[in-house]
Amino acid sequence: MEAVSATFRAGYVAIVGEPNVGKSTLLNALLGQKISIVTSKPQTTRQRVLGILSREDAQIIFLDTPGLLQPKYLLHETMVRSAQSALADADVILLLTEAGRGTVLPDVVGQTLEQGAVGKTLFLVINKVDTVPRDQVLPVIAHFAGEGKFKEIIPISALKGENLEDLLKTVIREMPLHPPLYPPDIVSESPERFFVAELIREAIFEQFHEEIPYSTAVAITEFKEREAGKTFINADIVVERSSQKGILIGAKGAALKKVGQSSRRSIEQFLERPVFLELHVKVRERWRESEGWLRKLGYSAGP
Ligand SMILES: Nc1nc2c(ncn2[C@@H]2O[C@H](COP(=O)(O)OP(=O)(O)OP(=O)(O)O)[C@@H](O)[C@H]2O)c(=O)[nH]1
Ligand SMILES: [Mg+2]
Repeated sequence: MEAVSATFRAGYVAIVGEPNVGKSTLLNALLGQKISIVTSKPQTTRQRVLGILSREDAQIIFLDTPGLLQPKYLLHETMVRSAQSALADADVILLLTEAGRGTVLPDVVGQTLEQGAVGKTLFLVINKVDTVPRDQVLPVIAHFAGEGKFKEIIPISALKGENLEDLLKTVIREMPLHPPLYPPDIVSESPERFFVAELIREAIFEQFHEEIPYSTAVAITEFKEREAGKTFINADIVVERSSQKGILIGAKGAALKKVGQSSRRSIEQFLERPVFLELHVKVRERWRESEGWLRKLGYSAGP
């Protein structure tokens, strides 16, 4: 094996912030590959998503996290806890905010960092600078610089790819000198079925409104190669009430069919092979409040 240079750096970087500020978009942009789902609605990400960037000089393990919020039900609590656990594992924390938000940081963000960022390198990353005039960003940077809480303040556009190389260089400088933690050819460590469930959830988030996306979870019940080169996937879409089941299925099954069509396309793109996808809608009353259901659905409520 080739000796790793003494200047090689490797470490963990947590991406945290309010819902919808572009954390998952940033992860995907940094990796140059979509591994975390992105929608226009807040609270899309529910678990931490690990993404590995391997370069000549460094390996950075990014942790995308659920948006920080004031929990209203047990699922929310598991989301906040998984963001906290990413902070605990991180060498560097990127607190993401969006340019239009100005200098406002909600209490839950401040409190989470107060507990979780002690002894860590903390950067403020101001995303979506493409949405506001440049002269609106400068006073925001000046305000946060004046507070002195952040080691660096970096304006970016994750969507347009603006200033990302700069962000990476600044992050790598803060990484510990360490040999790679993962083989250089892997980008994530979750099994394919996790990403498949997420892509179905992404389609549901985009297609439905109001409480439906937030009341839905996806469980893969079967995932196997049945014919040569074709993967057969069976998934349960779990909702909280039978009225929601009706909406998801739609008149003559039209709504569910649309979910199937759009998620099959993105799953095939992700897996780079054809899939046969079957979806079923199941009612699990108040699953978002049930420790047992949360655990079965992959949202660990416990430590
Ligand atoms: N204009 C603009 N939109 C962006 C940018 N980054 C992200 N977005 C959009 O913001 C929305 C939310 O993006 P996500 O990446 O899902 O945000 P998130 O922080 O992961 O959200 P949660 O997982 O819900 O906490 C999507 O519609 C993105 O396309 C950006 O730099 N500029
Ligand atoms: Mg996200």
